[in-house]
Amino acid sequence: MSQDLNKLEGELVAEIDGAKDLAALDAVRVSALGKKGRVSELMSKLGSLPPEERKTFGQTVNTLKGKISTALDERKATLETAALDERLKTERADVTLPVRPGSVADGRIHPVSQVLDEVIEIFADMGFRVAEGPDIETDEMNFDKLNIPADHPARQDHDTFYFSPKPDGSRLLLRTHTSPVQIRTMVSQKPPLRIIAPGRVYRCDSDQTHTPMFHQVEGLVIDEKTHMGHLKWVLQEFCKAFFEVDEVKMRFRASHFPFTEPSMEVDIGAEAIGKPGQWLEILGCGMVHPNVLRNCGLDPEKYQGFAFGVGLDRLTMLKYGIPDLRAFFSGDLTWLSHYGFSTLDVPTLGGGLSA
Ligand code: 2U9
Repeated sequence: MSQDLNKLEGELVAEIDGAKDLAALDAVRVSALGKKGRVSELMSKLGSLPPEERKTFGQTVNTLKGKISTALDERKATLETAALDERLKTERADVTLPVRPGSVADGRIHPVSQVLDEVIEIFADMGFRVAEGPDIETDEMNFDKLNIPADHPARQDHDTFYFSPKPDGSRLLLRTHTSPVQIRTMVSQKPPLRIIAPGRVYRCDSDQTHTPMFHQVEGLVIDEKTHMGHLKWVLQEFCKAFFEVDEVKMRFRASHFPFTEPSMEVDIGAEAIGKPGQWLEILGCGMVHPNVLRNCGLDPEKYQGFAFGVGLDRLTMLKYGIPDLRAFFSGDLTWLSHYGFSTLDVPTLGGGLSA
């Protein structure tokens, strides 16, 4: 009996080693270990053996089964490696081929994302770094440190999205502007500072010209000798670069914000977007309020600086002639294929922002 088993093992191993491909190998596996295979059939003889031989016979057949399985696995690995080597020898990917038309080429960058990239490019060229912070903020970062008093209308429940109060009575909120990013930067880093803070902001407001979430870019410069002349120059350079014109008319109107003093709203001559004779309000700005500097541990006798804030969605509508704000958030692919930008159209100052 054991001679028969040795012979069978020799035959099967030879068949396994001789299998030329995975299909042939699988045929050997079925003929050996399949339900009616030669090894499996040995087991069915077990019942006809005298009881004292059964145990040894069973163990011997199991050992044979194990050896055949191992031989099959090893041959399989060898054949797979050989098949892969063969493919690697013959198949080539031509990475210089143009992108095939289809879903990848059809993808579009949202106009607000494109404008954000343009704005970052312009300010980066003037030495501004991008700073980021959390969308969920504390009352302290979003309001207190910015010199916004407890009775200010913006703090009332109907303008701010508040979370449920914690057991200690404090409440988290969705930031109403990106200003807490500048606060966090002033608290953690030493001047000179030159940053822009782009991001999503949230206000409990919804009509034709307001959405509950919108996008802002704010800027902050803190140094020892920064003055309004610098502020005006930075904004002028920004407007010229952004609207891609050589000259832009600008009008600074006195305004009031708790976090800046003096504060101004800025209009540009609408000829920049092809509508001569009109003024367009585009941003707010001012010199950082001494209380805000003090709240962040800076001495207002030593340091001063300016800040500005601009709504990205409105800026996008003005530059690209998009009439309806709500379409920005509708996820409409037909709209996006019309107003969206090619993924390859990366804005650069050298290559033209919207070339
Ligand atoms: C710090 C100090 C001062 C940021 C500023 C404005 C003026 C402003 C609006 C533009 C359109 C908001 O999106 S909008 O509705 N923003 O008018 N923002 S000054 O002033 C700061 C910010 C941070 C520490």
